Amino acid sequence: MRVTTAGESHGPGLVAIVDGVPAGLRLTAEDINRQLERRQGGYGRGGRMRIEHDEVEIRSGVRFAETIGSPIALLIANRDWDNWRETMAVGGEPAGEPIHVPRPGHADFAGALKFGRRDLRDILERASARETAARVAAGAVARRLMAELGVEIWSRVISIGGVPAAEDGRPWQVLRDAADSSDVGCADATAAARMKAAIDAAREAGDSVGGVFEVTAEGVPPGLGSYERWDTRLDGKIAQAMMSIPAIKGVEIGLGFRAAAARGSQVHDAFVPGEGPTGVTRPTNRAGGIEGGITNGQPVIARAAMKPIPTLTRPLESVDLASGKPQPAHAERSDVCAVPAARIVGEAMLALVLADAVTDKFGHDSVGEIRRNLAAYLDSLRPEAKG
Ligand code: EPS
Repeated sequence: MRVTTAGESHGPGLVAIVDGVPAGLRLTAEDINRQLERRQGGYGRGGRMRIEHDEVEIRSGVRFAETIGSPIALLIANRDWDNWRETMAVGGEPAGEPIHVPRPGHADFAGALKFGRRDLRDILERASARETAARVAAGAVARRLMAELGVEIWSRVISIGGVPAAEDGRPWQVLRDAADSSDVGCADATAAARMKAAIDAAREAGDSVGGVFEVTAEGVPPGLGSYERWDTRLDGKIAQAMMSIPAIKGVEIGLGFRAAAARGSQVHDAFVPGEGPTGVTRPTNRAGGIEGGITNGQPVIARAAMKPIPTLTRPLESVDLASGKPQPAHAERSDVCAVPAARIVGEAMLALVLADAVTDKFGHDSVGEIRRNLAAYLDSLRPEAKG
């Protein structure tokens, strides 16, 4: 399954083309809109989110609420477009003030060097995290396929602005529901209140904050991914997918960096005889569901660290690239914290990676074929089937 997106933050809209989606998948615009709405929520977003109310238009690949095996084209209009028609016009003469002062931490400077553009708007329009709306739309398609196979993907915020959520042993469904009803996406209500205070304090100081979110896929079949070639390892693919979300600077699978300081006996997950198709279970899941680049039948767990947003209302020092003179960085309307939104993008990216791996192993053509192949594979794992 492959996804291409197109569109600028203040252009007429965003487009996603999802190809490799099997036929026979139930899919409606509501399935996608539900995820788009989740991404738009979150404490710490700026004024833009009061303008946008993202809704998808499915332009191809679906007939009578079922996929037919052809590429699926998704369109999300930018409601803010009316305010940008002249600045972002496809034809005519340049309008609006060009931007020449790059924001430290943003793509502005490196992008201008790479593409040879003088007006930094040419860079920031596509580098903007607005693009993640298209990914969430595409991810909602992958998520529908995973749900058909019994895989559920959920997430929670682990920290914001240095405020951590408490360790929490409650069942995952309880954590999921608590995170989904929190406006910072955090299952720990006490920590969530402190996170909001950290966001408020940053806003008042003209500053921004980052944080960490965790995404989990429950019910993942074993055998996805491979160690056969370096680029087939599933943990590597998940790391790339998470790292590609704007502002992500670190990714962990399972214990991640915490594993480096512990002994092997405290890190690896023992085997014990148990129920289920393989006849063994694991009392712990520190590996995050992946060993040797392959899913092992445990939940897949990834964490991502997001840096604070680079647009600051009290900006850092910068240089006007046209005049060479020092000048505070360009400041404009922005979010103070986008970690609660980023967790929803993380869910979409994990869904896309898993759907790609599932179709790789169990077939691309129809959901029925994938279901039959998956059932036969799981059946073949039983100890008595191997004899
Ligand atoms: C973003 C800046 C803000 C965010 C935007 C990402 O937009 P604007 O500059 O228009 O105020 O609101 O995020 C979205 C529009 C979105 O849908 O997530 C940026 O510079 O990355």
